[in-house]
Amino acid sequence: MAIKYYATTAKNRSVDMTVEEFKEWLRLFDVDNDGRISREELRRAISSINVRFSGWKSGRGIRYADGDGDGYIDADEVDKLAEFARTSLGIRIVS
Ligand SMILES: [Ca+2]
Ligand SMILES: [Ca+2]
Repeated sequence: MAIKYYATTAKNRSVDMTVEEFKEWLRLFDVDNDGRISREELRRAISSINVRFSGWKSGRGIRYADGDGDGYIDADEVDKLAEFARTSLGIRIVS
């Protein structure tokens, strides 16, 4: 999945994923494996798809999706992050 994903990105800035694929993709960046996405992990995810201003956008994404305000995106908040990715990162979430 990841390889196909990166191949697509190289040719084309916009990326199609299902919400499930989006979650799986994010999991690749959960480097400390705590099941949550920190701002730094999100920044790496964003810069991996060549979106500019990844530091700034990761901060915005966390603020957008972090419903309980703990600074991390957990499993319950990922759907909201998918919405952010769709509107701000050029990832097309298909169903
Ligand atoms: Ca993590
Ligand atoms: Ca949270």
